[in-house]
Parts: sequence; C-alpha cells; structure tokens
Amino acid sequence: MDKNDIIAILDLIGTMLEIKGENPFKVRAYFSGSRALQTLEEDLGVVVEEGRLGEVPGIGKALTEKIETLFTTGELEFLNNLKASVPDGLLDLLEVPGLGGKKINVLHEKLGVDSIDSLTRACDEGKVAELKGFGKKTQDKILSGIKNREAYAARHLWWKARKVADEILPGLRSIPEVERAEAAGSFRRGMETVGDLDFLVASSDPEPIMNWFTQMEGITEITAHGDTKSSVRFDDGMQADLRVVPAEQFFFALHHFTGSKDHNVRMRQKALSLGLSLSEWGLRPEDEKDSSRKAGTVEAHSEEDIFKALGLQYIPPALREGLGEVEAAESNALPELLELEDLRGCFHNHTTASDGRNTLEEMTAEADSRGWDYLGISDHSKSSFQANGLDEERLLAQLDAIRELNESGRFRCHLFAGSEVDILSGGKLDFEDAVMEKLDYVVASVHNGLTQDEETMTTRIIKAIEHPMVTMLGHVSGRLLLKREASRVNIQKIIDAAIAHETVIELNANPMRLDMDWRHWRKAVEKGLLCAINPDAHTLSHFDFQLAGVHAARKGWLTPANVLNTRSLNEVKEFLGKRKRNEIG
Ligand code: DGT
Ligand code: CA
Ligand code: CA
Ligand code: ZN
Repeated sequence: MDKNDIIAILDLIGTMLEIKGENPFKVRAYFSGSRALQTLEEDLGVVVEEGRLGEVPGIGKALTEKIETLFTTGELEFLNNLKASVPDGLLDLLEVPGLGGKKINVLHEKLGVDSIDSLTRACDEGKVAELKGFGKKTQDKILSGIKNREAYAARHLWWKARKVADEILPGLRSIPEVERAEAAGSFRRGMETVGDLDFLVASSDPEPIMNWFTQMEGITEITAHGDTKSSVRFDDGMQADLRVVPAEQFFFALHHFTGSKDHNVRMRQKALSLGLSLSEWGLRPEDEKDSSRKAGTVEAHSEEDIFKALGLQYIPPALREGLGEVEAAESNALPELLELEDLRGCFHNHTTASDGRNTLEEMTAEADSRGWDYLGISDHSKSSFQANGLDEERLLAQLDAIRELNESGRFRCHLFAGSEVDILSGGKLDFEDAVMEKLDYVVASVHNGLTQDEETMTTRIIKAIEHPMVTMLGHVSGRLLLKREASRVNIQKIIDAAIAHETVIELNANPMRLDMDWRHWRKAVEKGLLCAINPDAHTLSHFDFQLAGVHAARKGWLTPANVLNTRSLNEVKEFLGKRKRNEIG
C-alpha cells in the first residue's frame, strides 16, 4: 500500500473516531500522523525499512505500528473493526457538505440521526438549528447540501465515466463476435458530467455480446435486456446502455448516439436540404427513406464519410452541441482544436509546502518525466490557513528553493515561482506588492465568502484582475461539479475586464471544477481572452487532469493559439517578464 493510500486511511480513521466521539487526543494522533506523512520528504519505504518511522515528528508509537502494518500488508485489523462499528448511514453523512466527524457525532448523540433521511427529518423539524454549535444557518446549509446531492445523484463526473468506459471498451473489443466497439453519447462529446454511458458495437451476432454486457462485475440491476439493446446499472449508480448494430450501420448509429440531440436535428435539416434523409440507420435519398437497403444509400466506412456526403467538414464530437458547428463546417470554418500534446507545462500546482501531497522535487521530477518544458508552483497564501497557506517568509524560502533547483540543472523542466494568492473578501490580495514582485507570476483565486451576492463577488474579482501583479485568475466560479453551486458572478464583465487588463483566465482542469465553464470560452477568446489550462495538482497523478481540461477547452472551441501553456518556455518567460515590467495590464 502506498503513502497516499495510507494518508487517506489515517484521515478516515480520525474521522470515524470523531463520529464515535472518541477522546480528542486519540483523534488528533491520526490527523497529525496523516499530516506528517504528507510532508514527509523521504521515501516511506526506506523510512519503514530502516525502522525510523517512530522518529518522524507527529508519528507516535501506536501509529508507527499501524502505518508499518498498512505499508507492508495493506490490511489493518483495527481499521476493519472500526469500520464495522460505525453504521454505514453515518458514513453517508460525510457526503453532505459542511458535515465532518465532530458534527456527525453530535447529530447522532443528541438527535439520534443515523442516515441522510433521519437528518433531513431533523432539519425539517428545526431540531438541528437548536443544537449548540449548529444554528439556523448550518441547518439550512445541510438541507440544501442534501437537496443538491439528490439532484446531482443522477449524473456522474466525466472523469469517473471515463474510468468505467476504459474498462468496458477493451472488454467488449475482446469478444470475438465484436467487429467494432465505441463509446458514444455525452461521454464521447466530453461533457463535464454524464447521465449514462452509451456503448455501440458492430456485430452480426449480438447474443454473446449482450450476455457479456449484462454479466459484468459490479452490476446491481439489469434495467433492460433485449436482442440488440441492453441497459445496466452499477453499484455506484452509474448506468450504461449497449446497442449492437450491423457493421454497415455502425457509423450512422455512432453519429446518432453520440448526439447531441440539437446537433442531430441540425444534421438532419442539412441532409434534408440536399434531398437526403439521415437517421441512425443510414443516409439515403429522402423519397426512399422507408426502405432499409436500396440503391442510392450512402455507405459510410467512417464518420468522416457521413460529413463528406453532406458537404461538411468533419465535426469532432466535442463540438457537436448544436451551437453553430454545422454552419461553421459548411463554410470550412471549424477551429483546429487544441490537443493534449500541445500543452508544454502548466501554472497552478501545489506542493507539501501548502496542501499538496508531493514535494517540490517530486512534482518537478514528474513534470520532467512527462516531457513538460515548464512547471509553475503556486502554493496557497497565508489566509488559506486551512490549506496550510504560506506566509511571506515561507514563500520567499520556497522561492529560493525553486531558484536553486533551476540552477542545479537537475531537471530539464524549468520551474516558475508563483503563488495562488487569495482574493480577500473586499478584493484585496493576500500579499503586498513588494512580495508578489519577487515572483514569476501570480494566480489569484477566491477561496472564501463564495456565497457573496453577484455584484459584490464580481467587483471583488475584477479588482484582482485589475491588479498589475496578477497574471491569471484561478477557478473563477468556485463550483464543484455535482457538489457545490458556482458563485454568482457577472461572467461577461469579468471576461471583459480580463481582456482589458490582459489578465489570463484559467481553465481549471480538475474534473470537479472545469472552471471557467466551456460554454463561455468561444466568445471570450474571439474577443481576445487568453486561457491557461491548469491541473491545480495536489499530487503527482493530478497532472492527468490536463486531459479533462483539454476536453473542456475543445468544447469551448479553443485552439493552441488561445492557450498560454502551449507556448514555448522562452515565449512564456517573455510573457511573464512583460507583465512584471508593467508593459501590459
Ligand atoms: P446524458 O446521457 O444525459 O449525459 O446525455 P446523452 O447525450 O448521452 O443522451 P442519451 O444517453 O439520452 O442519448 C445518447 C444520444 O442519442 C443523444 O446524445 C442523441 C441520441 N438521442 C437519444 N434520444 C434522442 C432523441 O429523442 N432524438 C434525437 N435526435 N437524438 C436522440
Ligand atoms: Ca448518455
Ligand atoms: Ca443513454
Ligand atoms: Zn484554489
């Protein structure tokens, strides 16, 4: 079991002990142990092997043994017993925003709450507001959190859908009767959330394929089992449809079931204007649409063939939202969309100095191994104390470490020294100019007061955008997909201010954020906005998020020229240097 898994387990143990109302000292031991592992710079394996775990500050004797056991065996009896002693219903409560172990303990002890349902009742009866340390505001927040959870339960993050699809597709393709298999629907279009997965298979023998599909691991319910169409539901609530079609229909069906509906409507209109009828079955002269295979039917050996037959440029799935892509394809005006390979680095990343899980060196080594030319480090600033934000002194020490690492020549990847500076509630920044001046760049982000009214929040953000030291605006809306609503902002005013001050707006690639939303980008870059796609990495694997960011960017019609981190190291150096000399902004 690796370090990050152990960190998560220690946090879970601490939380479960809190739920049970255990002695705070005992609870704290696990949280500080987790914290200690997060900031441990040495390889955990070496420390364990040399028997030095007990010497790490923050890790006591009892914890040493547990960590060693987890590390070597991946199991811990204490954890299993603890899990068994906490009712599942109480653990579910952790999914409600604003509820942690301590509050859940109080709810359980004082009100007998043991599930989301009983919590909802207690809130409805006003009992939660009466509890010490809760109040009406907390009660309202809990209720709206539960409501959101229900409303969102029907959809899933694209990132999660991708993991499921990545397992199902190879499985389908390995069935001998399967000629082709693709995922379609909103997943293929790269929507930030997905209602269900849609799989499409070409085969002349559907039965074994249907059987395989309905017997996959993790299925809790088969909602349909037909000759050529089946639907299943997995234990995490995700649903998937499978359709099997004859090979000659495959690309028509793939196009149809990729959608979106609006795109399909526009495509059918386009076909009709040429006297053709387009459907999931094929493309044929309109007067023959009732007969299935007749002379005049267009053959398609790829989706490209369908677009070609309609006199259109190929429209990538990302653009198929019925937002003018068919018209653009008619006049050869589709953009050359950004690709993952175009990205040469990124700017918004955290290390163990604040709330990241990997050290500066580990992050650099990883960026280096991914072939990136540069990596920006932007740990939190001091007001984000819950994220262990850096004060001036620690920031400047980090700056020295970054300069040293660059000069050491150990990595090919160049480090830019930045900071994710909090935009305080009035729009003032968390650091003085004299401090920010020393950095290569600044990401300015809102992390608190997310529920301010639209005008206050818009003014607050624009104030930061106007600040000459601010290079880019981080996660503008603060949304957490399926979890937390976006802040209310006047996005057009923010975009206009960013363009006027040549401030970059981030497309935060964390699959839960994808913020600024793709729906705003096309018009924004037409007006002259520059984008930066950032993983907001808090650990090495988060660099993978760039893929989700690129999908969102493609949905926003972005080309490499619209994105700062497609530029070369020298071009980025020049861009950041110019900002610092105040030649722009
Ligand atoms: P989702 O699952 O809610 O995230 O969104 P989609 O787009 O994956 O929708 P879904 O799964 O209901 O259907 C997949 C595609 O099939 C959809 O994008 C377009 C096509 N489709 C489904 N129903 C209709 C329909 O009634 N009319 C048209 N034109 N297309 C449809
Ligand atoms: Ca779907
Ligand atoms: Ca579907
Ligand atoms: Zn942030």
